Amino acid sequence: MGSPDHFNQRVMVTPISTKRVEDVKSDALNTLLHISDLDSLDEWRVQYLGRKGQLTQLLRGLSSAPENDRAQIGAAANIAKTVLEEQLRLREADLKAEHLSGVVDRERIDVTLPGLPVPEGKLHPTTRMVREITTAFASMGFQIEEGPEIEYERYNFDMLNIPSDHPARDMWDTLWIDQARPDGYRPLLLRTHTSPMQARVMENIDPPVRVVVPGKCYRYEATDSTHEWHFYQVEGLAVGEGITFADLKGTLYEFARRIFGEDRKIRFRCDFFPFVEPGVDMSISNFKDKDGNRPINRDEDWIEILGAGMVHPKVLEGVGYDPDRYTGFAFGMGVERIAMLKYGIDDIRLFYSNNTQFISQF
Ligand code: FA5
Repeated sequence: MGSPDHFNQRVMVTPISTKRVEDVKSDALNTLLHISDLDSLDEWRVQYLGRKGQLTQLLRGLSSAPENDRAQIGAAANIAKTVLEEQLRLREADLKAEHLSGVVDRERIDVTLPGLPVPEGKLHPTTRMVREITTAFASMGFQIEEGPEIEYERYNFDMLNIPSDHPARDMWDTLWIDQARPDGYRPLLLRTHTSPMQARVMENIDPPVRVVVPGKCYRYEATDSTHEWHFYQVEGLAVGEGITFADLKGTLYEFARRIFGEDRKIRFRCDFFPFVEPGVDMSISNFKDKDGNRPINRDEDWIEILGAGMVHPKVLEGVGYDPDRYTGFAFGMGVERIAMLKYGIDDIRLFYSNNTQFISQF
C-alpha cells in the first residue's frame, strides 16, 4: 500500500464525479478566454484535451466511479469534451483571422501614393543613328547585311585592289591580330573599314546588288575631337547593269535630305580610294545652333562624312563579275560624325566615355 507506485497511481487517476467534470470544463473555458495567440492555444489543447490532458485523464478514470453514476458522469464528460473541442475550433479560427488581418494591415499598399519613378533605359546615340541611316536606305530598296569585325587581310585590302606593297595601305592604320608567315599564311586584323563586306557580299550573290552594312571599325590612330580609334561605319553597295555616277549622287543626296532635312548643304569633292574610280568624298554644311554659332569645328564650313565612288573594275573582276556588263557605286560613311552633325555634338570621344549624362540626352 505504501509503495511509491501505488502512491503515484492514486494521484494520477483523479477521483471522478460529475462535479469534477464540470469543474475541469469551466476551468478550461475560463482559461480559453485569456488566450490570445495560436501557440498558447495549442498549449491549452494539450493541457485539457491532449493524451495526458485533464479531461482525457478523467475519462480514463471512469471505471473507478460508482457503477450507478458511471453513465451520467460518462455523458457529462463526453459533452464537456465536445464543448471544449468546439470552443477550440472557434478560437483557433478567430485567432487565425486576427493574425491574417494583422499581416494585411502591416503590408497594406496605399494605391493612392504616387509611384516611384522607374529609370528609363535608352538606346545609345550610335545605335539610334545606325538605325536611322539603315532605315533611310532600306526604304530606298537596300538590304541590310552585317559582317565580321575580325577580318582577313585579303578582304580588308587585297580584294579591294590594295595589294600588300601598295602605299594606299597607309591610309588605314591597322590593328593586326597576327602576322604573315613565309608559308603564305595570311594574317587577321581588326577591320579598318566596312568595305571588306563589298567583296564578301558580291562573292555570295549575283547582281543586282543593293546592300548597306553597318558595323564597327578599328584604327591604330591618335584620337581627337573628330577621330576615335574605334567607330562605326555604314557601307553601301549597288551593282547592276547601267548604274552611273548620277545614281550615286542621287542616292546620297536623298539620304542626306532624309537625315539632315532640306536646309543642310552637300558638297562632293574628288578623292582617292583604290577600290573606286572615280572616287569622291562627301561633306555636309556645318551645324549651326539657334544663335548661328557652330559648336563643332568652329572654323569649318564643311564636315566630311563619307567616301564614295564607282566600284573599280578590278574589284568587280576579283569577285567574278563581268566589268563590261556591270557597274556600281559604293560608299562608306562615319556614323558618329553624322550624329555629331545632326545633334551638334562637339567631341566624338564623348560617345564612348561611358558618360551616362551625355548618353541620356538622346
Ligand atoms: C573609308 O573607310 C572607305 N572604306 C570609304 C569608302 C567606301 C570609299 C566605299 C569609297 C567607297 P575613310 O577612311 O575616309 O574611308 O572613312 C570613311 C568615313 O569614316 C569618314 O568620312 C569618316 O566619316 C569616318 N571615319 C574615318 N576615320 C574615322 C575615325 N578615326 N573616327 C571617326 N570616324 C572616322
